[in-house]
Amino acid sequence: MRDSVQSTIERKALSGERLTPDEVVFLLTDADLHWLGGLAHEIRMKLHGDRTYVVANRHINYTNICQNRCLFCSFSADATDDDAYFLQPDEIVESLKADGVQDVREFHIVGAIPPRELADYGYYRGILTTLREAFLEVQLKAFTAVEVAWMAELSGMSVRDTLLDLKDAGLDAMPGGGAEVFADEVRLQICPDKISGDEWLAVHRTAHELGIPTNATMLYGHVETPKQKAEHLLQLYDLQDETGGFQAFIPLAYHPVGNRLGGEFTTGVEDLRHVAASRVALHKFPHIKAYWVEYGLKLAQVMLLWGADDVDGTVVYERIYHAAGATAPKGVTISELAGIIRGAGLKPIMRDALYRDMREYEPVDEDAQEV
Ligand code: V47
Repeated sequence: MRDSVQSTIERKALSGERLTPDEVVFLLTDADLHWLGGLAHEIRMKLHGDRTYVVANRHINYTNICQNRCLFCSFSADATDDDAYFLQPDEIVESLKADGVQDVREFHIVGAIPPRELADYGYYRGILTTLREAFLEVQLKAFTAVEVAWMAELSGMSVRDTLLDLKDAGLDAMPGGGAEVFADEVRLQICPDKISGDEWLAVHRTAHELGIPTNATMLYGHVETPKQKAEHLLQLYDLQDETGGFQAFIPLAYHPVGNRLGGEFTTGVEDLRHVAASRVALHKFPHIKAYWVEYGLKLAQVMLLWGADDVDGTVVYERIYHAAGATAPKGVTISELAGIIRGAGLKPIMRDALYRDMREYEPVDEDAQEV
């Protein structure tokens, strides 16, 4: 019985056919881990061979002041909290210049949902125009669907017009945060004030229609069921089938420290299973990221042989996972990331936010490469 389920999944995933919800639940629960990892690796090799992607980037979290206050989030704050902060575009540029951005290809810009008295639509647009002007050559991967939906409310424009205007201001791509798990019952428990799953998908559909590539995520390891995760993955699969606009999927392991939801950390085996299951279920997504900040460098390295083909980037100052108990460093150098890729027997390829202009990592001058 198990063998026939496995061979059906193999045939479908390798020939580009959609899996059923039951088949995805099987991947997430009962599937033999070695078989699952082997199939995920086969799909990854078919798509990329030993090419494994890495980006010199910087994470910019412009504020932690948030009126949504999702129960799983350890990063957000009320405006009156001691640790609340809010950065003006010029301050962001100053701190980037102070830290150095030589050879950086991508800014990953994500914040929170501050009250409208603190930030109007012009503030968000100003982040893009100010960064674009100061760093002409760095691509701007900015704002989750949740932030874009909020900006549409602030500006009084439709989501489409908001995205068109943001694109005009310099937006190159969008990150995949805010997806959590799409099921209403889950959102009610962990993020009752956030936009719905359908709204998240609608923002990404519109972005794809406008030629803005985006990423997608799924936050696992809290109150969700395997069936709800399977449905989440298949909703993403269907949107990708329709638009082809997703670049990467990033499974996000829930971290339980410092928030109101509490709970447990996921285990390494669960994490491997989620990465491999997403590679198999989302075979139409070009890339699966092993985001080393959540898993640590060693587990992220193993994941490169379990379906993942991208370790994300140098990051440099990560706040969201470190507020929630992550023990990985806050940032690493490209040469360290290239080292873990080579250590897995794979080839490090430097990319930009749009997976263009790629070249193999060559440490010509170690000092100059420390990005
Ligand atoms: O949207 C928040 C998640 C996301 C916790 O698109 C938590 O390239 C675990 O989306 N435990 C932000 N997760 C991170 C993110 C991301 C990261 C790297 C690359 C890309 C990309 C996107 O982190 C949030 C939320 O889903 N998150 N709190 C927590 N306690």
